[in-house]
Amino acid sequence: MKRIIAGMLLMLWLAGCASTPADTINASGISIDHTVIPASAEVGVAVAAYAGFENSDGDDRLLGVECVCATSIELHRVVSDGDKVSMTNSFPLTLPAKGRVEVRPPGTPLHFMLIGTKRAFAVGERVPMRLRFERAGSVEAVFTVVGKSQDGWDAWTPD
Ligand SMILES: [Cu+2]
Repeated sequence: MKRIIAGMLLMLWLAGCASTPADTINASGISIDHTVIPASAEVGVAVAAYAGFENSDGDDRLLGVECVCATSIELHRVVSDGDKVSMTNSFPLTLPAKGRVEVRPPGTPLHFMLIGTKRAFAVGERVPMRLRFERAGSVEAVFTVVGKSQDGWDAWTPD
């Protein structure tokens, strides 16, 4: 009986490993994937960023994102009012228990907006950011710079 349990635990552990690659950031039940930023040659501009959140634990909220690469980062919700389109800062991002939330290209209704970028982003570069969760705490996630957001999202693989 003991051996069967040990075997089952090993299988669970292996399964856990297989679904948790090195680059999928895992913090108290939240794994972060599809972390992409489109390339930008300019500095001092606004650049979008994207990520997916898999919450295998209880309700949580993403309170904010910080990066030395930008003056500030907002969660933008795109709101259209007639022919006027505006973006409002919409932190916190609700992450329901046992749920998946995607902030994904093309960026509507949601995208992360890096405001006042302090560096250029070249394809293939890796950009660390700090994500603050209400329950899971503060977590570093590495974003990958891609040519086009949508293509980068579709082709994203953990490494
Ligand atoms: Cu925006």
